[in-house]
Amino acid sequence: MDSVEKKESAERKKTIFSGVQPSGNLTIGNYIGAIRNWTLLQNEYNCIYCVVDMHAITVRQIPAELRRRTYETLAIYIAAGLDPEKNILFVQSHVPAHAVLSWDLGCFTMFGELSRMTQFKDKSQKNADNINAGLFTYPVLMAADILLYQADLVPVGLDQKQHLELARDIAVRFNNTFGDTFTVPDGYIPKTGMKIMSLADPSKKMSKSDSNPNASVGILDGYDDIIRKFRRAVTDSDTVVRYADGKDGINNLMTIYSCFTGKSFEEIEKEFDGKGYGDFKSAVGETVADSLKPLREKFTALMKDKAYLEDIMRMGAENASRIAARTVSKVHRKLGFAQLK
Ligand code: ATP
Ligand code: LTN
Repeated sequence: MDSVEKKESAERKKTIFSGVQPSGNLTIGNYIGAIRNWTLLQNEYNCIYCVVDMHAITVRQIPAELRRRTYETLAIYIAAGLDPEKNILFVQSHVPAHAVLSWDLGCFTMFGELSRMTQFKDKSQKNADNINAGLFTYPVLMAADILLYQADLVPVGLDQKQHLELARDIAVRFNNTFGDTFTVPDGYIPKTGMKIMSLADPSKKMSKSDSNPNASVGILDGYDDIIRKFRRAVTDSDTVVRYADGKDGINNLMTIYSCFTGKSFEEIEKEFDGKGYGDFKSAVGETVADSLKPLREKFTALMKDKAYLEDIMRMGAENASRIAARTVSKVHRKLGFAQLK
């Protein structure tokens, strides 16, 4: 690098990459752990956000539903406040370079590493009749997503930390073998809200693929539904609203309330001093339902305009493909693949 290049690269905005699978109804866990933070980062970084449909097929999907959810997930990104003019928003399967780099990186990932992934172990248990190779190599495709765009930062929830560390290890391994090729990415995991728990069983992560409808609150759930689910949320037999060990249910509700209001746990404890769990649960429900209302309305309007969503997908795929092609070409040159000009 000459000095001009060095200056340019120092001034270059850092790149962010992240994605959500269109594998179910997105929950407030996805919102608090990931999407909400993406919107906060869009002015300071070059941001690339993907609907990772190829990851979603590691679990059996109904094709018509997968297609609908792909549009819906993109519409949620925009409705949550991601500006398609400022960010690259696209669908993973529209950029075949993801599959190409995934193959290359798979040859730099060890069987033992993939065997240790807790998400693989969890999902193998839940889908015992379909423990396919895609489920096993899922983290390699995720590493390809991130490394293709030379991402500096990856905003995700806590459950993705292990996958992110693997992506870093793969990048370092490749760089050590072939010289500087990939940016080694850092995670961006929020301090509050990194792991929102199930409302039905607060020892479990809230997950969009949970079969119990009362376990999770969907970003798009109706107003009354949200309030009802919070009222039914499992808590302990204490009556005081305070954040403490052993009060997983209340701790979770306080975390959700804090994320939607910006209030600290201390402020929340003061606000509900002398009041019971019932009042607190109603307040959390109303706050979440009110906060998500504008998002829901914008989402409904966007879903009526498929052509607009397809324009965004097309533009996103073109921009993403251009960046991805540069990385693939560099990797293939380093690997020794014969390249035609
Ligand atoms: P699935 O149930 O289909 O595995 P999921 O709800 O875990 O899905 P993903 O698509 O795997 O959702 O995750 C999208 C993003 O949301 C990731 O960054 C993930 O870390 C984050 N996320 C998911 N669930 C939570 C949660 N309960 N709390 C905080 N962040 C979460
Ligand atoms: N594995 C993630 C989704 C995902 C992702 C990514 C997140 C796929 N590719 C790249 C960040 C960066 C999940 O299951 N939540």
